[in-house]
Amino acid sequence: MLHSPSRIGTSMPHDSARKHVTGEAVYVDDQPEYAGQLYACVGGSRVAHGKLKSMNLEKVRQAQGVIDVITAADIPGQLDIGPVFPGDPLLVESEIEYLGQPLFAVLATSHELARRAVTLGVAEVEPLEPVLDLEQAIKQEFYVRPPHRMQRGDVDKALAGASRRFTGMLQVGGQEHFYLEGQASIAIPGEDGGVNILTSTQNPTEAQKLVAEVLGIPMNLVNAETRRMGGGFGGKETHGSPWSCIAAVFARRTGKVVSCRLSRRDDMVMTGKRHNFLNRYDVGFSEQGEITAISYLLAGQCGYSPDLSDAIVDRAMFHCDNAYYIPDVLIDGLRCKTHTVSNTAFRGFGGPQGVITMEAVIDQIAFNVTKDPLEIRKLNLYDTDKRNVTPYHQQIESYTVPAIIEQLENDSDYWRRREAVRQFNQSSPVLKKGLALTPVKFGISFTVSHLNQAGALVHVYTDGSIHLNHGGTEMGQGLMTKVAQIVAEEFQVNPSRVVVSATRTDKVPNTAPTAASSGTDINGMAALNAARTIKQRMVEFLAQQYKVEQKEIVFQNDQVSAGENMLTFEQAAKSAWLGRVSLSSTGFYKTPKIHYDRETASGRPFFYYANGAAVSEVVIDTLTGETRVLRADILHDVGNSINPAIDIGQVEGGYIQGLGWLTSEELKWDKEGRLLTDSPATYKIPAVSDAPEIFSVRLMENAPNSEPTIFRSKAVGEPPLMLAISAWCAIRDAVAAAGDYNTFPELHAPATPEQILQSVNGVRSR
Ligand code: MTE
Ligand code: QUE
Ligand code: MOS
Repeated sequence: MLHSPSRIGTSMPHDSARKHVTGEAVYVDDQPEYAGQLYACVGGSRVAHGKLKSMNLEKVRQAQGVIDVITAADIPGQLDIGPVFPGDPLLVESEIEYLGQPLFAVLATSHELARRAVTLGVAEVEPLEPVLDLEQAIKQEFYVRPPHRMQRGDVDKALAGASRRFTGMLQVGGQEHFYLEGQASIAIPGEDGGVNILTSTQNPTEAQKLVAEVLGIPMNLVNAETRRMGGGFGGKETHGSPWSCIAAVFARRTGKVVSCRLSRRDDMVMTGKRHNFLNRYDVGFSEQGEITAISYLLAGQCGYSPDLSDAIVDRAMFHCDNAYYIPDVLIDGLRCKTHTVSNTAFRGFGGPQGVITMEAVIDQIAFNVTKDPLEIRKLNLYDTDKRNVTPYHQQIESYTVPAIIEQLENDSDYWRRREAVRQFNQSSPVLKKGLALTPVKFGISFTVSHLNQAGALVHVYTDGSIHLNHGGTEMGQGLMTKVAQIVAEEFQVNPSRVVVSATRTDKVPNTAPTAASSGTDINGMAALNAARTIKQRMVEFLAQQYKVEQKEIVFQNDQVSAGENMLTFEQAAKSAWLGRVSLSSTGFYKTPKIHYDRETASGRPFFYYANGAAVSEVVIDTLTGETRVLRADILHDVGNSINPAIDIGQVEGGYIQGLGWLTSEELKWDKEGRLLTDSPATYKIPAVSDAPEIFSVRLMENAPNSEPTIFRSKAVGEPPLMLAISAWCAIRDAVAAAGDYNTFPELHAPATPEQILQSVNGVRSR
């Protein structure tokens, strides 16, 4: 008998790869225009904080092409669209809380005319003093949500008894998502006051729910549909929905199809970014460099409203141990409020801001005890035996960091290169090299337990073709391809039989956002369950039909054998249909084992951990502050990879996006709270030329997930972003070389040329 080639572990190309490059892939704004379609644009505040007294929108109404203008008073249903806690009015009613906040919206016959009309709005505002700066918010205890604490042991006692101790502070910058496709929604009015929404969102259910609430209609009259995004990166979890709501309100008022697509500048000004943090630490350790205690104060800048910040600062707190055991530990997390745009999810969801702080601590310990940082890292790793309890009391199980480091240390030739870097630096007064290896341990699961559920809908048609829907959305990460592979594997058919279609709330309801890297884990499992139900029905039917045992029905190679009888998959499907067997099924999955009590800050918030490590070698120019990554070696653990090509793409992309966050992407606001870096001219994301000259990415082999995840794979979306922290640590190592390794350099993130020059001056002036 022929053996079916496995569909799992195969580097199938992304299902849209060709369409992405030919331009055939349809994004929201590529939809053919409807007859009479209209275009919306939002008018933003010109001050950061104030009382909105009145607005004069006469000139706006009279501008060319304008059809309609709305303010908060025109919203038929609910005005507040805060995703978890209230605080996000769709349009400002009374208090303005950031510069750029939407005050009114215009509908016109073209995008261009709508954008022009918006500039004519005049608002009378009674100015109020804004809080624009994180330090000021910390000082004033100005929060969007109350502080939260995690602890284990007695940190004060342990710190007091530590043989060595230091305190320090790290500023961690924010990050603009800079998805290539900006926020975009189209609202198509339908019968009975209903509306169909086509939108670029990671969270169609949220779009559906908010449109229903804003219009004051039930959710069953709203369908939200997402075929794909041109990148999301967390920026379309909650911040994709306001534009759907605006479009829906206008569609309701005019009966016309309405498009709301943000210009790049509006997108950068009006949607949230990664949280910048100001983190303090008080660290106790032994003469050998073994950590005994750490007290952390992590302060995230949330902007004006809570949005997802409670969960984001929690995730920073969950990750400020990174891969290291801290015997006595206390972590305080602050959710600081400022009169700036509300910060939101961004790849890693607060985790990176925690991890980098721990890695900064490790580097400082290593300097203090004059050892190589890699030795200190290895000395402080968790193990799965005794040093295995996190600050939130979860036992470490699925933890492969020690094995990864051992292999990477060898493969990357770490120690020989460490020596080569030192020698280079001795004879190079201007250019200085640095080297660092940093690990990542990233908890997989939404820490908000109810989000860890997924649904799917599978149909088998009588010609043997398969239609697949699930709650996850495609943002370039290859989710649809992987889930199609999973369904094909269950039926043992060629994946080309499986058609991937848009995510729709009328097909699969009540979905979680595609986030927390859990897309394949949960939707893949739900789709598998749906396929399994259909397959079992086919097995039962065929066993009866051919009078054989159920175990004699075998799906293999696009065929189904029933004892001696051989059917093509399409024959099997057709005969099941003739036998009146349902060939359509839903599937459901909820992540097992997880529980977390936020009151006591303890439990098992994560089903398992994703692990990896990277070695980065950099060179800095001490006269200009420029940097270059010369070489990056990555070893990442994705368990049994479902699609190695896609997974490697995620690791590469994550590392480069992290490199941008830590070296070139810098957000700046002026004294009035105006975003200055509001275009690609002033905000520098990495280019092809910023990729390391030598870039070696490997997946760990023979490392099935110890937990029963989908085909024993591990989530891959977010964790690799944190591998770029190795480059940031390597930059500090290079700066240290500029001061002959006599001073521990002060370095914050991002390590822009300006920041590096300052750091170099710091070590040279001592
Ligand atoms: N990869 C691409 N190409 N585009 C994206 O927008 N988003 C990242 C990651 N990788 C993203 C991406 C983020 S923030 C998450 S949470 C995951 O993909 C979501 O997808 P997954 O759960 O299917 O991995
Ligand atoms: C990681 C995440 C998310 C998270 C928690 C994580 C995330 C997200 C939410 C969230 C929380 C509460 C809600 C909601 C979403 O939590 O992306 O709608 O009510 O959206 O640990 O990535
Ligand atoms: Mo990703 S930040 O969880 O969308």
